[in-house]
Amino acid sequence: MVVHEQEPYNAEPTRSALAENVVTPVGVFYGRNHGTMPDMDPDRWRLQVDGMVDRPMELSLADLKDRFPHREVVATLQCAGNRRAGLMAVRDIPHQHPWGPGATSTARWGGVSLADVLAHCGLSPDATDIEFAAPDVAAEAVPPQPYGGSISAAKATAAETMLVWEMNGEPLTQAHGGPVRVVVPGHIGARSVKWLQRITAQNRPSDNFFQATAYRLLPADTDLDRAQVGDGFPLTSVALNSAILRPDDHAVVPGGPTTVTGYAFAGDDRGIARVDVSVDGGRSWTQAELGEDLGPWAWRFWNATVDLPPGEVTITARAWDTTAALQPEHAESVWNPKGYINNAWPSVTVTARDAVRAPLQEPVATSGGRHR
Ligand SMILES: Nc1nc2c(c(=O)[nH]1)N[C@H]1C(S)=C(S)[C@@H](COP(=O)(O)O)O[C@H]1N2
Ligand SMILES: [Mo]
Repeated sequence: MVVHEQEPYNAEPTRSALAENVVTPVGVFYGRNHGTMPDMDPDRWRLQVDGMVDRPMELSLADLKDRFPHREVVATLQCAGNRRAGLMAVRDIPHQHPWGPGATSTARWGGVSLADVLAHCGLSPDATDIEFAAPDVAAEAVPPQPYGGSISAAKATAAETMLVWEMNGEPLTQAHGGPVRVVVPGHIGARSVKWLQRITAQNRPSDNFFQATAYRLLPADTDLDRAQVGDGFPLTSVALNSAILRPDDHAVVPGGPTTVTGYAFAGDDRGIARVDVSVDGGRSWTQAELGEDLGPWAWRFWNATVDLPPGEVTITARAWDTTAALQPEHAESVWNPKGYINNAWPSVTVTARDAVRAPLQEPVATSGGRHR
């Protein structure tokens, strides 16, 4: 893992670690925390459901397990700060982690449908937003406050949105929000609130700092010192994005035919339609093959075999979603003061050894000697 901060813990897998499995092992899954992880005893954990519901309730983990059908979803979480380093290369972004392409991972989540819980509590048809609250206090928030946020009532009652206590078939670890977290497939990771304590149905979005002030897209010329609550627009659906995972950036690789692999993802009602790879600065493109389809809420791995010329080569990718939207070409055009949603064409630069001459540099085996 590449650890950006030890406390609160913020870490992402390396490109090669992320590339190994299309469903990310728990130990490789990125971690994004704004405060100290709370230690909650699953037996004493209670979920409060209140606000615009006919029957406000307090539910234990046993209640969730006993009263609602068990469900699973394979879903990709993607932090809004994923690939921020590419924006920092354009212009500095102070006080933010320089995430590479690893602030996203995919897991099989198990628990119950949030819709079932809300229906059980008698959700009012007048509720427009569902707020989630957790106990971890974020010092970076103004003023410092526990983590929270909200999603629309429509998304909260959609089949894919879940309260989960299992990740890849194992009990959800503390690091990923255990005992129980929200998983909002297709929305930015920030909405998948960990260590969930309270759900409130209401008729306006959450006024929590992470909904009202952070995780909003601000115009490039915004002066952050003068930014107001509610400036910009809230980030919700994951934008079309992709990254190259193999070969790694700055790798020295054999020249000639080379398989390039990566991921592509688009949130909510969009899927990945096509991915292209170029090794000549975009003059020509090779269409990638899309990997296994794990359902509408998961990324697609992709691979393309390209011919690497000797020397320093920049490999670029670009993805289309099912609405025919194409990723923006340049990071310059998507730069924003908080460094969210860098979905510009990804690239890695590698050094390709000369495919023809390389074998001549190997030691020549003498007769009777051992081959290396
Ligand atoms: N309570 C709480 N929930 C949280 C956060 C947090 O700091 N506190 N971080 C959010 C953000 S910004 C992301 S991207 C995801 C990361 O989930 P992970 O650490 O399991 O990868 O959790 C979200 N849920
Ligand atoms: Mo995030």
